[in-house]
Amino acid sequence: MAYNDFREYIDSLDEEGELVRIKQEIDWNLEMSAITRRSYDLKAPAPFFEKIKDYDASFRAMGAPAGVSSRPDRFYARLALTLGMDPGATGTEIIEEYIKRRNNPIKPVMVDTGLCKENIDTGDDIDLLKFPIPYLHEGDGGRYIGTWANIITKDPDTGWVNWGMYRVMIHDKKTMGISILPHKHIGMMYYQKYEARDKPMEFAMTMGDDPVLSIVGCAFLPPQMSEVDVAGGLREKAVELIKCETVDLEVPANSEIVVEGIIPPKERMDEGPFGEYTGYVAGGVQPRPICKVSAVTYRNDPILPISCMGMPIDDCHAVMPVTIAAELLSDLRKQQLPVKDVYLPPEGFNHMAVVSTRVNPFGGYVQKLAHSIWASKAGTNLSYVVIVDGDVDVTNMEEVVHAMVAKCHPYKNIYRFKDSSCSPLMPWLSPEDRKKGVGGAYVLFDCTWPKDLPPAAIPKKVTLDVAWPKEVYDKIVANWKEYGYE
Ligand SMILES: Cc1cc2nc3c(=O)[nH]c(=O)nc-3n(C[C@H](O)[C@H](O)[C@H](O)COP(=O)(O)O)c2cc1C
Ligand SMILES: [Mn+2]
Repeated sequence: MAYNDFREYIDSLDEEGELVRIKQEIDWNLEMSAITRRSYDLKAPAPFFEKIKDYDASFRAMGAPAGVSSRPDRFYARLALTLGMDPGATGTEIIEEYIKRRNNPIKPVMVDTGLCKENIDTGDDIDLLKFPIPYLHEGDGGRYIGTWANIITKDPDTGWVNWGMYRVMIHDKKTMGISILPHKHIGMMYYQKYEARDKPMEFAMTMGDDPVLSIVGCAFLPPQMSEVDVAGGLREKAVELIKCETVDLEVPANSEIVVEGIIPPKERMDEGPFGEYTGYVAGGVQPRPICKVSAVTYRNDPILPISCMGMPIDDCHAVMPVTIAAELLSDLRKQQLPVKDVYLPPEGFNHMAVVSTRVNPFGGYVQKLAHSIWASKAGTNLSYVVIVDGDVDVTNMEEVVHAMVAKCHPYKNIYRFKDSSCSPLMPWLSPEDRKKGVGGAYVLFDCTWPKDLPPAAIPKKVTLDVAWPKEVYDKIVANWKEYGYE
């Protein structure tokens, strides 16, 4: 089952009790974002804003499009519904389904008409503030239009088209600021190719689509792989694309809002500060690239999706750990490494992974596995890698913390690697390193029994299933209620 547009997804959230329709007038200035943020804090349904101050009721917005649910039996309901799965699907089930579908990509189809062309503004008609763009956090450098938006750009040499989610701020009614990090695909295209050749880079930004498109926009897919083909695979149906008005790019035909234009070389304006996904404001204000808008197309009664980033768990922490884990697991399996499971705890905001291994097949294997993780595109941000034996449930932090303390020698089994490139948003960076985009580091916690430890020397685990005879274990489990327990 695939959604034809954002509205079908919103209806399905409504049916599943994952949406609250807010009819009172809500201020775009800090109030819409505060409601969205409280919905993350309480793991409450997504807020749908039907009337926004200073705007006609036909301009709507929706917060927390991928937030998690307070019901433990359906924590990932929104992500599961995005993939047309049962809302009770677990993280592990979603990861396996993602891998299966992602490895069967489907090419998009071109169409001539689409709902995103119901309104077309060019020239003097362009006014980005026509949309109820939120001012999200007190102290932000401006109103942010792109918080759950895909930016589409093309590699000038290979024609590869990349879709990525990057934050976008309003400078004025025709100009936006964008945070382009050099190691992201958009950054490789812009800094290494377009800007190096003194050429403008065309872009299209889309907001409010089949939610699968937002998932691939923030997934860590390898370079030269088409996010829109993967989206086709994930929704098990080709994505319908339509030509842009003023740039040589294609966008989803039924997008709520599309912004087109160019990112000129060597022009910068101050962007930020911004309440970031690390849970802190660390990146500050910097001169960053700008987007000059040449057309805006949108549906009648458009709906703007909003993510209000900050302390986990918001949309970014609900989606990215799952897709990164899936990409990483798929990559490690292709290398035929005997990896069992991969999990990124959402609280680690995409920078910590726990990886379990079925076996420890050769000396130095754990270090080799860690380097394979960091060499993978999906492992770029994984500063903290915890490798555990296969008897540890990677999704259970009680078991993971126990394995770290019981099996990882604090001097011999922690390996540190310094001086890598780094996201300038990491809160622990020094101001100097943040400015240069360096100072990154990786750490491996080896929580496996050493390869050369004779089996007889491996301490015995004191759990019911291991340290008691099976007959006794089976007997007490079978009689549990008879003893008087619930
Ligand atoms: C809500 C949200 C906002 C994001 N903003 C940025 C950003 O401003 N800059 C950035 O480099 N990555 C940002 N990311 C992470 C990228 O989307 C992610 O790294 C993705 O893999 C980038 O696509 P690429 O691999 O095609 O470059 C954001 C992710 C989310 C979910
Ligand atoms: Mn990409």
